[in-house]
Amino acid sequence: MADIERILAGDLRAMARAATAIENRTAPAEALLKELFPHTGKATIVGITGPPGAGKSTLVDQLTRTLRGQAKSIGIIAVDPSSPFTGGAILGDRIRMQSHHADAGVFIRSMATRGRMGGLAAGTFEMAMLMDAAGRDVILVETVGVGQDEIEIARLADVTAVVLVPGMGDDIQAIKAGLMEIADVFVINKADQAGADRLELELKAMLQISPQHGGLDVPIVKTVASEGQGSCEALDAIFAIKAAKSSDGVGIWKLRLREMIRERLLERLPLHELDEAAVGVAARRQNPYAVVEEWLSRLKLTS
Ligand SMILES: Nc1nc2c(ncn2[C@@H]2O[C@H](COP(=O)(O)OP(=O)(O)OP(=O)(O)O)[C@@H](O)[C@H]2O)c(=O)[nH]1
Ligand SMILES: [Mg+2]
Repeated sequence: MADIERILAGDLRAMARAATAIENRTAPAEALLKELFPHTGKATIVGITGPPGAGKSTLVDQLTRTLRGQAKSIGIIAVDPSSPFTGGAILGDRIRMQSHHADAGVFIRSMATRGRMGGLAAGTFEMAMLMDAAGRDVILVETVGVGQDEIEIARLADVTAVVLVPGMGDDIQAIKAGLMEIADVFVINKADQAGADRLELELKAMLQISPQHGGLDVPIVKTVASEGQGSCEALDAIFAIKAAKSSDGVGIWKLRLREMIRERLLERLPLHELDEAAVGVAARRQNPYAVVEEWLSRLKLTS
């Protein structure tokens, strides 16, 4: 059986091989994704994002437990931003997720930045497409909401849950605006700690004046992930949003098509030459507009 058929049949080894190819961005991965594409579009992709240590992995673990109880198959993508904020955190995630390691219904991969340019969101989306084609019902993507990459990843999800914790106090003002905008649902985790009610009130007040949310009802769910409390409510909210959005995916594909073309173009440019040009431009020896025109003409893309 060819790899593609094995993947479509949900074969774990074939999925693992393909996942590695996607991580390493090899040419065969692209050919594979092209063949898998017609079989995608069935899974629900859920982004779980929020500040470091908010309990995202614990929540993902609990959501997985609940969904497995409903006989749903799960894909988990832990995005490792390799940032100074979270160094080493991924190891803890892997250890925690081992509670599912014997369960063939839970397929877990991590995506590392590895310093690549702008490709983290794309790679994460491709990983989700692989899991989707392999028949996973729900794909949970955990990212730390600290950078642009993470926000882009959230945009590729069907539903994004932003996990916050009490005790942030006045810091709520400091929560990255970008993070607030991408929330389809807020999860107040660690609701066993003081301040959960206050955080809820603050969130509600903020949503009322937020231009993005325009006073819309963004559900707020309280959880104690470490005790498994609230995961059913969180899932109910997530699936209700998914149903209400009945997202046709056009928004996602507008982004993805632009990204794919940008990536292909950049791949065709020897980047060291571009870096050299940057030196020339910074010293005002070269003109950036002329540089771009020259590159486009080399790619035979000028009008
Ligand atoms: N009290 C309390 N602690 C919790 C709760 N949920 C998670 N924790 C604890 O919070 C700590 C961080 O949890 P993680 O799930 O690793 O948090 P995370 O958001 O994935 O962390 P990073 O991936 O490093 O950003 C762990 O020690 C958890 O046991 C909760 O509901 N209440
Ligand atoms: Mg984590």
